[in-house]
Amino acid sequence: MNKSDIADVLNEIATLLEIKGENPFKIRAYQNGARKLETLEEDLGQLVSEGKLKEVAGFGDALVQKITELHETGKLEFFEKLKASVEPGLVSMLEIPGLGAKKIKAMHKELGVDSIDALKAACERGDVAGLKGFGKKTEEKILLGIENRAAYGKRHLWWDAYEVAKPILAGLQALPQVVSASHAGSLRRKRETVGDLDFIVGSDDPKPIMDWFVAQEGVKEVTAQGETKSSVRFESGLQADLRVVPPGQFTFAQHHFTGSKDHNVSMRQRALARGLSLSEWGLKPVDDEDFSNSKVASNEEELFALLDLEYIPPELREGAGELEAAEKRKMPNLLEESSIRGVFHNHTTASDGRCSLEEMTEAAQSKGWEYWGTADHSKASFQANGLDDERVLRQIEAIEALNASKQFSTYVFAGVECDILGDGALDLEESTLMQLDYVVASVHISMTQTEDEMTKRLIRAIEHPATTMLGHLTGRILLRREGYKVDVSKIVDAAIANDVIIEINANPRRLDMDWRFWRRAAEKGLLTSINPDAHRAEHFDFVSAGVNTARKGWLGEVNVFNTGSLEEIRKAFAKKRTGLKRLQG
Ligand code: DGT
Ligand code: CA
Ligand code: CA
Ligand code: ZN
Repeated sequence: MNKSDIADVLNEIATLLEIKGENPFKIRAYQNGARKLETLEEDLGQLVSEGKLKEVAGFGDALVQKITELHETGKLEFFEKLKASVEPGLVSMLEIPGLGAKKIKAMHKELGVDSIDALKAACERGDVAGLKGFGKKTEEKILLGIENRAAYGKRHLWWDAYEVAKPILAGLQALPQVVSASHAGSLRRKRETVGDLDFIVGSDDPKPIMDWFVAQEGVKEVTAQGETKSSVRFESGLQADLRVVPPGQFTFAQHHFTGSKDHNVSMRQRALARGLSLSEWGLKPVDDEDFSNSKVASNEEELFALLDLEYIPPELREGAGELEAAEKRKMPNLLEESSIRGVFHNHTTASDGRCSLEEMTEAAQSKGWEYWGTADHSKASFQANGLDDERVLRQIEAIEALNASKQFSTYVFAGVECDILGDGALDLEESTLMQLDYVVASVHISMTQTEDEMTKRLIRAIEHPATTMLGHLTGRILLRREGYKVDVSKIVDAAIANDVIIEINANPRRLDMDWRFWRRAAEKGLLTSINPDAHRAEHFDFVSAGVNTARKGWLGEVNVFNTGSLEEIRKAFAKKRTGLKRLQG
């Protein structure tokens, strides 16, 4: 386990001890330990192996033993036993917004409440309101929290969250009291899903800003309203946090609350190594008492420069080596959506799409794209009205006719999304596939195979001479279905060896292959194509979600096939289809 995982465990221990009503000093020791660990400058592994944890970090014996055990084994017997000793009903109550260990303990002790169901009954009887320090308002809030627990607990697709966030950000920026405003957190880092929305504002006059924020249209509940921090909840269960800081602190707060936590930990360590302390308040000499003499940063470029770093775009702030790259001035030149010149893997009314070939072409043209490509399903996907060989050949003729008509300036490539059968064979005749400009090979059936079977199956499909691209690598549906297990590294190697592209499926529910694999894969030489998998013309907009994934995967224009010109694409396709007259014209 790394520092930040261990710190999480220590915090959890503190919470469990608090529920059990243990000694406050002991609880505080775990909380302090967690904080200290997060800001520890030295390499944890080295301190552990040299037995210097106590001496350098000042941890007590008990903490040293626990941190060592967690670091070395990833587990902690003490923690497991502690978890087992607390009634699970009490722990589950932590999920209810506004309920911390203290309140849970009090209700357990005074009312015998030991589960969410019992808590609900106690609230309905009015027992909770009668407890010291609770009151009617708290009781109502708890009841509401129980009701909406399922929706509140869940994460949200970035795509949906961003739709909610856009007008909030615009609204904040339009307020006269606002000097600067930014979104933050996972929303700004463009993670595929977000827990909540975070906003940071710089202003000397927070009150009217808070008032506007909690009174916005669509707000279902105000979960917190303070002088400088408020939280609201929308109908979907999505929560939004707003923090207002003095304008001089804005950049530091913006950076801090953009995160990630792991990124912040390495930034603080880098500051410490320069005798500086970095926080959401500013950047000051370690020995200064407060941040009143903080260094000045009027934007994040300047903040990074204060630590001798090149600017790190929010997408790359995941604690995955971005500081090393920024120190060496080797930040990648990330892909921009404007570099995309066309898209592949799209469905029409021929299979399960909603728009005709012409409608899709017209939409691609109005996007300003030079080309787009069809990829309707093949016959094994019968529920999606997949095409057999005969229908594929007829569709090719229709596309050739459309291109020849010059009705549109956007060129149409003929492709198919060909099912990969259980054994890795493709669903259509090789002679048919070779007449298409390109083939996206995807799995939609027999998804319960073992990792080994699935890996072999995908590699066989990759080795098929007609395969141009591999579709949605794992078949995952975010927040709904895990993907099937595959050995990604073996598949990446096979794709490179066979000149096969692995798509970034840009449907916001898929974003597959995941950004976490792309940096390494691209270094090895893998190409991607950002494929909207559009089932109607509006889905062409998904491209921007795919661009987010590419950027999070450190990809630039050179790594992305569909940044190529029409001529370059034709040549690349023809290389896989040598001998076809049609493509040489
Ligand atoms: P989410 O909301 O779960 O999708 O993820 P984030 O990254 O938006 O997390 P959130 O909303 O809890 O906090 C926003 C940022 O604030 C986070 O990325 C880093 C910073 N932050 C919050 N709590 C802590 C903390 O305990 N330690 C550190 N180092 N940073 C924190
Ligand atoms: Ca967040
Ligand atoms: Ca938050
Ligand atoms: Zn598919």
